[in-house]
Amino acid sequence: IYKSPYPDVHIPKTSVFTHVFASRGPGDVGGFPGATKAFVDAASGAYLTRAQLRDLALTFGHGLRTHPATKPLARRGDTLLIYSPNSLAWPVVLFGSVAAGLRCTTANSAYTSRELAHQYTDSQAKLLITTEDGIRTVREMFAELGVAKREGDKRIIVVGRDLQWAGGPTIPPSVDAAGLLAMEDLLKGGKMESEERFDGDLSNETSYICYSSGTTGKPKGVETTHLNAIALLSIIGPHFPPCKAQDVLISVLPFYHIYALIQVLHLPFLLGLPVIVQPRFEPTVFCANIEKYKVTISLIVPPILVVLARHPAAEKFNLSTLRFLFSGAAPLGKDLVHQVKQRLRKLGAICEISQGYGLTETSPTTHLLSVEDSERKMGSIGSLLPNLEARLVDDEDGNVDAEEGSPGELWIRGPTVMKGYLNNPAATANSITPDGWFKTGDVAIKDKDGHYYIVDRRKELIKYKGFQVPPAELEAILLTHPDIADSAVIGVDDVVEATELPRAYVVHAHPEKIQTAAAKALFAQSVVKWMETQVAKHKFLRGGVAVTNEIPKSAAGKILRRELRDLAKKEATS
Ligand code: 4UV
Repeated sequence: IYKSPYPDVHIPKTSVFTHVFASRGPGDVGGFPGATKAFVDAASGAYLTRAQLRDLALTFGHGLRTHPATKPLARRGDTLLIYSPNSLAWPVVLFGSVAAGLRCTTANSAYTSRELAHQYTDSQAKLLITTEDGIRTVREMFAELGVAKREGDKRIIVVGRDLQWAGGPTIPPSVDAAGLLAMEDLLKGGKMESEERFDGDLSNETSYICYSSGTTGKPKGVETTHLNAIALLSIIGPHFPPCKAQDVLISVLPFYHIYALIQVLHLPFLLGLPVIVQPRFEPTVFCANIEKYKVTISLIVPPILVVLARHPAAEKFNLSTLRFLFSGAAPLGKDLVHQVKQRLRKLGAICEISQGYGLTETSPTTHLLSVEDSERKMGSIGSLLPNLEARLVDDEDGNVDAEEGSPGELWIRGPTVMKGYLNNPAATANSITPDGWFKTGDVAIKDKDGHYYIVDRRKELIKYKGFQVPPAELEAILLTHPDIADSAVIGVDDVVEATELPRAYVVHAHPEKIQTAAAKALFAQSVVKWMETQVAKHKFLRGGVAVTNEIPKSAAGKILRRELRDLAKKEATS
């Protein structure tokens, strides 16, 4: 059992809301002056101060618990689903919900009605908050689930008609939103004196439910407890680079994913940093915002570094304020890091780049590469964070440990390991051992200095630009295609874009219909197009579709993904 090289830290036994917002002195909110900026909308410049955010969250929580439309659906322990791109409303909704004793489940704002239906149903959400742009998909989802429009509409809250509460514009309500409850309606009736009291065991009280496919199958609800989140914030805080009063952080990472949920919505607030909220990554807008807000820090995924290394926009704006980029969610190549550092140096920025590693199930970060080690150990995910233990396991059951310096599956134990998969004891038992070890499905090596390297992935998961793409989900969808008899989806590397691309192998239901290479290519192309009508963008089959006679399977019927990955490599080089 490997221990963290760092001494254990104290983990307060309190609720998320208290941990984030409790005053430590007069006029302060969470340890910093209440009048300082917490979240800034990049486009309009509208912002929420720390005190405004706390007060609006308590007001929203009060609205949820008392408004006649939401009262019966927002009881203690009920779940609210957030289906919205990043915005200033996000932290209000999130912290307001947990203050009111609710759980939040967070969905990708690009989800189709089918994807949303899975999460809405599986999480047993009672309420759903979305923007005007999301209403149509939500209504489609209710229709697909057989819920009458009137009943479905009762569960929808629309955010963003009037952003004046955040110093933003008033937008006239759309026709679609007419008759639906608006977030603003919940901000009119006073505020809770303080958050809902938690009397029970906070290590068992779920606050957030993000979705992850884990090592296999469809996305599952990951129960992150109040204590999981606070443990993560406590163990990572001291290891994040030292922040100065003038530091400004920008993030384009989607708030629904655990990485931003914890490290953008919670961590900067605890460190006293303002967060510039840019809802979507667009290279020119990103660089323009760095100049406009004199940004010093950004949390990113590797494909954003590709842009900083090559995109002409980087030269059009003043990026000289940047001093730290933190990457995560996917492998980070050494060469890419050097290219970005060199280019930024030419543009006048002395910028350190390091990375973290983690999973939705570990709330998320388990490893972090310190700035001091970032040059020397580039490519490593860094050292194990405090309060955590790790094993590198050489067999399925954990009876054999890998030799020192040899690869093994990374197992993690500690206070940030999720409570379990929501309503799925079988999946939980498959991923957490009775003595508390969580199996990451990633294969790692540890060097003699205690730095870990991810060298392989044993699980099915594909990552497109840091987004999860569960192969089993795409395979199930492919099987609904009338001309497909069998399918398997794997990830193929795209070195230029620093990501993996989902690629499908399909068996035609009537092979005699597509005998020529041209007919096969045409069919493959039609499958790529068809998939684009079924799933969110990040799951498109960007790695292409190949028609094959048979999917390689084990005697037990399991897809032999390694064979397909080897085949894909051969196809790429031939
Ligand atoms: O469940 P998930 O989608 O979770 C994440 C979490 C990302 C991060 C990033 C920076 C942090 O500091 C942090 O705490 C968390 O993406 O996907 C988990 C899988 O993503 C791969 C790995 O296969 C995980 O099982 N992954 C995540 N980070 C890295 C990574 C990395 N630095 N290097 C290689 N693979």
